[in-house]
Amino acid sequence: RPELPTVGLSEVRKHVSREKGIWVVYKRGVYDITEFCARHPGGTKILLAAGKSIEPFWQLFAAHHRADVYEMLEECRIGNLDEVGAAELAATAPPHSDAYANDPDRSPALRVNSTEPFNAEPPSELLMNDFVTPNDLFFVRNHLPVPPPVEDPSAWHLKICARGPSVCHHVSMDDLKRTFDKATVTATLQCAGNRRREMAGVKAVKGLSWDKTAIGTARWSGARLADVLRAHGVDDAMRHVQFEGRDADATGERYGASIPLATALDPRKDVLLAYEMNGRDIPRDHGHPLRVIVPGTVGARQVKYLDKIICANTESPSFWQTRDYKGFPPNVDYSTTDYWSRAGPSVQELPVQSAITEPAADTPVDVDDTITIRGYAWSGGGRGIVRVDVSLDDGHTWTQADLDPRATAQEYNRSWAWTPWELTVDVPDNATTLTLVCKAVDSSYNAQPESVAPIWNMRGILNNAYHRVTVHLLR
Ligand code: MTE
Ligand code: MO
Repeated sequence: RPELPTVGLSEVRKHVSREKGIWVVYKRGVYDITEFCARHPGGTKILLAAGKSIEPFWQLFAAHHRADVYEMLEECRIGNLDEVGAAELAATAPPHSDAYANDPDRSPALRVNSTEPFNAEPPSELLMNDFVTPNDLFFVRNHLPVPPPVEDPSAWHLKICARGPSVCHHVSMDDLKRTFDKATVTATLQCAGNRRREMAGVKAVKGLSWDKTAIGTARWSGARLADVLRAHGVDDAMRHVQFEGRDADATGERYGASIPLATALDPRKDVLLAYEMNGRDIPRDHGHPLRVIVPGTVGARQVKYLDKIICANTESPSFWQTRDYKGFPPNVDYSTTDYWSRAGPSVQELPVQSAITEPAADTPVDVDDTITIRGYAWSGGGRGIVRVDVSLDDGHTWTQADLDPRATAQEYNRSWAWTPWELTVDVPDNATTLTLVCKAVDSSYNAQPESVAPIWNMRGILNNAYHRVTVHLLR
């Protein structure tokens, strides 16, 4: 920002109080954050960085590496740090934690929710451009650093313990590809936290602030899990299949989850050990070289970077199965003393969902006489979408959207892919604002709840309320 004055570090260091102003440095920018301090979600912790570089603090509190945070900061910019100051900061910077140094490059089109771990979703306007989401636009949900790539696939193998944890076999990628038929399934994957941002509007929730695009559809190819388990003498009497990923935190805990064995063994549930996504090797962010695909089930169970499969009588002992991804009732929050005992069963199949992706919220829309509204609808468990109702007047009157024939052609109870929908309708004369609403009905005639408040839960998951978008018309 050459129009701004050049400032030295000694000047920055003088600004550490409300009276003199609170300044910080980020990269080559100097910022006056005096006003912002009162609004800082982390409270007075921000004062730790007064008169200093905020970079080392943001390394500790990685939630700051988000586009909206950078934007807010840029609004406070008052100057540019001089060369001497920049050199001094570089020389005294603490060593960078390199847990995330091997993460892959990502498309700049993604809207980033957090960088370490990396979590991002595509812009609303791009999501429904294709029935199948391009790999580099597919939302990314990582809890941990992306493990290093498998350089030599011939040395890599999957561990399969089909009769319990004590007897395990090794299966190489070649075995998976040659011994087992290759199946391809077009399935939608949705994060339990999709649309969490709207839920946070009711009352604070814990979790990443996902908008409505933590969902995507791909053609997944791989071996059927049922075939691989049968070939290894699976014990039908067992109740669960546990999956372990290669990604781990600093204490060595790996990402893990489980599904019912009955789901895994049912050939009509199409559970895959997938090595391809849309005809390409699975990209690093999406589970390279192998992940589980459980169509109709919440994203959290579809373990990426798959390393080990264990059939057992208990669910996965991982944090994400036993504690996280639970649907709490609306009267329970973190102040409820025994809240863990109030957690429901693990989330598996997801409820009926729909959302409007175009027009995006808060963008003025140029209309003549008609407006085109687009979005997606989807339900868990293979339930197809039989109808999408759209309203232009906040739910007083409804019109049925046109459903994508590729979606409605899917088999009953095996409709794994979403239903793109579209509606072009006349805009009421003189209208300047429209409150658009959509709601879907699935093949079990399940409908979505009308509002978010009654389904609020402290983890902010499973938001499938009617989706509303207010648009301002330019005419
Ligand atoms: N598998 C591993 N190993 N590590 C993870 O962090 N995240 C899960 C699931 N599988 C996760 C994982 C969650 S919560 C979701 S929503 C999906 O992966 C996201 O898959 P995607 O990143 O390919 O969109
Ligand atoms: Mo998720």
